[in-house]
Amino acid sequence: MPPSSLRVVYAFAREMHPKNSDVFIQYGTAGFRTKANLLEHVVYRMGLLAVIRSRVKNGRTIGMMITASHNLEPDNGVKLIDPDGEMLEESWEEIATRLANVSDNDLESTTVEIIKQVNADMSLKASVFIGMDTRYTSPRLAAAAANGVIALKGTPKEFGIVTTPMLHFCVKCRNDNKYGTPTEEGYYEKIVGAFKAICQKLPVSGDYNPTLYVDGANGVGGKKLNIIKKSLDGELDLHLFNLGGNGGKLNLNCGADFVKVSQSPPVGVEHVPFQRVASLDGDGDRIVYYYLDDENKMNLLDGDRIATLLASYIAELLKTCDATDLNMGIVQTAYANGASTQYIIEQLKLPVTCVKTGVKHLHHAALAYDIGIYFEANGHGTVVYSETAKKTIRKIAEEGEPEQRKAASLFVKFIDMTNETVGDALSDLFLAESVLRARALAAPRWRALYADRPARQLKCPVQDRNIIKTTDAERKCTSPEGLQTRIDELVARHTNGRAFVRASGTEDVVRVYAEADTTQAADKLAAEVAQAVHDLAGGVGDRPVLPE
Ligand code: G16
Repeated sequence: MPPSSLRVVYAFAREMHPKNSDVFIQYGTAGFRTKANLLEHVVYRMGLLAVIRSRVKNGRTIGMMITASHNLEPDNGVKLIDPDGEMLEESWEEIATRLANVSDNDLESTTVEIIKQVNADMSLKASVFIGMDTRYTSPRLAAAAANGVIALKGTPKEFGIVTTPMLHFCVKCRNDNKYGTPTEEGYYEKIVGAFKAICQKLPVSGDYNPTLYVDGANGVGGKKLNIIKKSLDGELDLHLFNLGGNGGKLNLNCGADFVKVSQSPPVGVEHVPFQRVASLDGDGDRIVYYYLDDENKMNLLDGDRIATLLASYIAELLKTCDATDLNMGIVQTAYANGASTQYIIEQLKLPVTCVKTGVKHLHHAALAYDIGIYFEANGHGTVVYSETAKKTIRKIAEEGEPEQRKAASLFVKFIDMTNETVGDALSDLFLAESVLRARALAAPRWRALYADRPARQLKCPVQDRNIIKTTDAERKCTSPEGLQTRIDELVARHTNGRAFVRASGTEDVVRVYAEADTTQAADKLAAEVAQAVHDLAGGVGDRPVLPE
């Protein structure tokens, strides 16, 4: 395509998606995320970038998801998905940020510069899959995305309302047809089909109860489970709450993030003592479990718990298959509860890697293992299997001794049930339920595997969150000066204390995490560290902490 035909890039921008704000916007932890009314030009420009990316990848399909995931309804966002269903390659984040921030007048020339910089062959075909969450601002933004794709003569395909992980899955399938069929139905067929096949092999027994309550966060995940529910043949008795009706607001006082951070149950869910509840987030990429006991006390089963549950079961399958030469490891972030890390190292005897927040970091670290299990404590995670691991397990399922064959054929279904492209609340739900069923476990025994250290998370408003710089997988703060020394002094006053701060990549806040040996001590330490952030990092307002 000669540069002259890029006039249309400017024409679309000026006529339909003008840049109407000078607020600098940055590609963060999970793409661009801010108030929805600031995003239309950004999403249009990401449509352009998706086409360029597709051409750099020889015409392979790229994904664009319109979502602000766990954020509240007024926010929205956009992120790009690479051809293997992974998050956009990190080196392109800076390019995305540049394109999002130039003026409309400079858009055409910047687009030409980027095409040259990345050496895109603009004569190639380009394909972009577009999905969106349930926010009322999403359809308008999805249309802007499609216009961006069309402006550079790419082919958009709109998936309508899907979970974020469904779109990742479809992108992967479109580029690798061995992985599955690139449609929502193809997703159900593979993932839900594998769950039903596992259920056939594992009859319900012991303390496992197939009744599961689900908090859908008033978003897309619950809606999709409502579709899936009809095809489960009673293997899972789903009771769905917070499906978006009855005035329920997206992620407001409900959903995985609310439950994890506030450590309290969501509104809108009927509670029965000891009944397992799974809480999803707004776009269905995170899941945490919990139950209330007979004194109404909250018992959280977060991403760390799901990771350890899956890891212990996979380790058992590997042993029965006699395939322990496949190496397995767990990837966590600094948010992982210290007790979970200790349990993994001492009890499961598995290696742990700690990386920065953001699924993209965990995913890449997990690929270093034959079987890499990665989870953020907030419930965002999955399992990835190397080609060697898959081949080995399939071979044992066909040629092994009877016991080995049995375990390996369960494992094959377990792999099929996993959305390996990204953390996926629905796939994780089926994985966790399968393990609980295989182990005949009720939630209290799952929770008894180890005792969490009391922890507290807070968020602090500051003038410019980018003042916070960190190192050592975000466990040490290098800027502003003096903050880490202050944190060290505060931590030293508490038995088993641990704390860190980091700038959020999805909200305009600094996050604070603290752990100690009692809930009171963890709360106190978190409040003290928040005060230090307020004092040393330019806190705004009178209070150092924002309400959740
Ligand atoms: C996104 C990322 C997660 C990250 C979370 C919070 O989740 O995908 O990896 O943990 O944001 O990030 P931060 O603390 O930087 O705001 P989601 O579910 O909102 O897409």
